[in-house]
Amino acid sequence: MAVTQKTSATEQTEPQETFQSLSPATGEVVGTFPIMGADDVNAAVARGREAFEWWQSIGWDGRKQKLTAFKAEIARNIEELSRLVREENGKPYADAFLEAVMTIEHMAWAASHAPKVLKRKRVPSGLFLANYGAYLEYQAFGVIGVIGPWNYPVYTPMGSIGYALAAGNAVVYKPSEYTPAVGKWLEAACARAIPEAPVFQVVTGLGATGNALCTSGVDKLAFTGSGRTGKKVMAACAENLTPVLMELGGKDAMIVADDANLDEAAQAAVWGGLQNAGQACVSIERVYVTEAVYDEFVGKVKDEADKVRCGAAEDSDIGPITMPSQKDIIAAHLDDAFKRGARAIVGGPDAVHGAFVDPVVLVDVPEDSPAIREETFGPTLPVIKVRDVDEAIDKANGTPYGLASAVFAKKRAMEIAASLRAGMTSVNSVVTFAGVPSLPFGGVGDSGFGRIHGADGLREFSRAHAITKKRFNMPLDLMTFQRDPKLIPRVTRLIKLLHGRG
Ligand code: TXE
Repeated sequence: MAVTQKTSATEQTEPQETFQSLSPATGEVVGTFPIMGADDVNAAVARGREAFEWWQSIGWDGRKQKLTAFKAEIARNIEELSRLVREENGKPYADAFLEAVMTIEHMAWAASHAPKVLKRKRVPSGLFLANYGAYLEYQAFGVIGVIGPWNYPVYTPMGSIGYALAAGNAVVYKPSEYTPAVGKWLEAACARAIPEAPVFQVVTGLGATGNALCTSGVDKLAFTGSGRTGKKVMAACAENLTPVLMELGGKDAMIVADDANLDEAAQAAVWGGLQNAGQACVSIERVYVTEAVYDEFVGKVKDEADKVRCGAAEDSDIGPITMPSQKDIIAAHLDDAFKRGARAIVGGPDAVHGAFVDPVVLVDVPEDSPAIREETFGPTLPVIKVRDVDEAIDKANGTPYGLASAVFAKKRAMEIAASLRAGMTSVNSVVTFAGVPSLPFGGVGDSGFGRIHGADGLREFSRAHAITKKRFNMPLDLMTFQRDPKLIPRVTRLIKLLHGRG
C-alpha cells in the first residue's frame, strides 16, 4: 500500500489523493484507488438510501432472486476472483479459492433462509391477552456500513455484506487499504447481477475514509479488524448512536486430550495454525496438550510442519505476510519467546525474511509471554504441556480474547467444548464452523460482539418489530381505565392459582 498525490486527468479540478495496493509477494502495483473523503462517503450513503427503497420494494422473493444472481456471478467467475485475491493478498490460489467457495455457500444460505427467519410470524399472546394476535417481524435497518480486513478479503466482509443484503438492507463497504481491488471486484459483480440500483457500493481509502463511514449516519456499522481500531470505530459511531458489530480477532486455543487421535490432531494443529500464514482471526495460536501424549504429539506436529512450504511459488502452502508491519509483531513475539527460554522445533529466529515468515513451532514458551497472550497473526505455533484437560481449559480461557477454539478428544469432547469461553468451537477438526452457513460467527470479550452468519447473522442486520392486534373484546381487560373493579380480586385468585406454587 502506497499513498500518492495525483492531479486529475483534466488538470482542472483539485488534485485528488490516491493510493495503490501492491502485491505483497512481488511489490508490483495491483491497482490505484481514490482516497475518498467525507463528501464521497456521504454521497454513497445517500445513493444507498435510494437503493434501499427499491430493494425493499421488490420484497423477499425479489431479493432472493437478485442475491442468487449475485452469488451465481461470483461462482461463474470464481477463478478470476481467486487469482485476484492471490495477487493482492498473496495467499496461495487454493486458499483464495476456498474462501470464495465458503462465501458462495453462505450467500446461497442467506438468500434462501432470510424470508423464513425474518418474515412476520405469529407468536403466542398469553392468557391475559388471548384476544390479541401477537406478531414478530424483523425489519431492515436501512443502509449498513461495513469496514473490512485484508486477510480474508472475500469471505469476511461478505459475511456482513451478504447477510445484510439478504435482510433487506443496502450496504456501503470500505475495504482494507491492502485489498481494495478485491472489494471493487465484488462491487462490480453485484452491479452486473443487480443493475437496477446500487444496493452494494464500495468506498476506497485509508482509516479516515473508514471514520467518515462511521459518522455518515449509516444505520449500523459492521467492523472487522484490530481491537485498537475497533474502539475508535465505536467512539465515532457513538456520536450518532449508530449500533455496531465488532469482530476483533483472537488468540484461539486447541486442546489435545489423552484419548485424542494424535495424527489427526497434529495435522489439524499445523493447518489451523499455519494456513494463510497464520493471518486468520480464527488461527490456532496455542495448543495445550496433556502430558501423557505431549511428546508423541510434538513429534507428529514437527513431522507435519516440516513439510509446509513457504514462498511465492504456485505450489507453496503459505504465502507472504500481507501487511508489512505485521512482520514486526511476529518477530517481536518470537524474539521475546526465545529470550525467555522457548525453543523452536521447526524454524527458528531467522524465520522472518523479506516479505515472508517461515513456519515456526515453539515449545517451552512461558504462559505470560506475548506469543501466548497476544494475537501474533503469523505462521507460529506454540505447543504447551499441561497436566490434564482441566488445566488446559483454564489456560485456554486465560486470555481476554474469546473468538474460536478447538478440541481433540473422545470421551469428554463435548463437555470440554462447552466449558470454553469462545464464540465457536470445532471438535476433532479446526475452523469447520466457519464453513457451516447455519452457524453464527463471532466472539466474546476482546474478540468483539455481535454475530455474522446463520439466523443470528440475519437478525444482526435487522431490528425486531413487535405487533399486537386486537381480535375481539374480552371482559377480562386490565389495560383500561374502564376496567371492572371486581376484576382485581378475580385476577388475584387466578394469578395465585397459576403462578403461586413452586
Ligand atoms: O487493522 P485495522 P489492520 C488484527 C491483526 C493485525 C491488526 C491490525 O492482529 O495485526 O488487526 O490490522 C480501517 N476508523 N486483524 O491494520 O487498523 C482500515 O482502513 C474507521 C484482525 O489491518 O483495525 C481497515 O479497513 N476505520 C482481523 C480496517 O479498519 C478505520 C483481520 C481494519 O484496520 C480507522 C485483520 C478508523 N479510525 C487484522 N482506522 C480480524 N478480526 O479478522 C483504520 N480503519
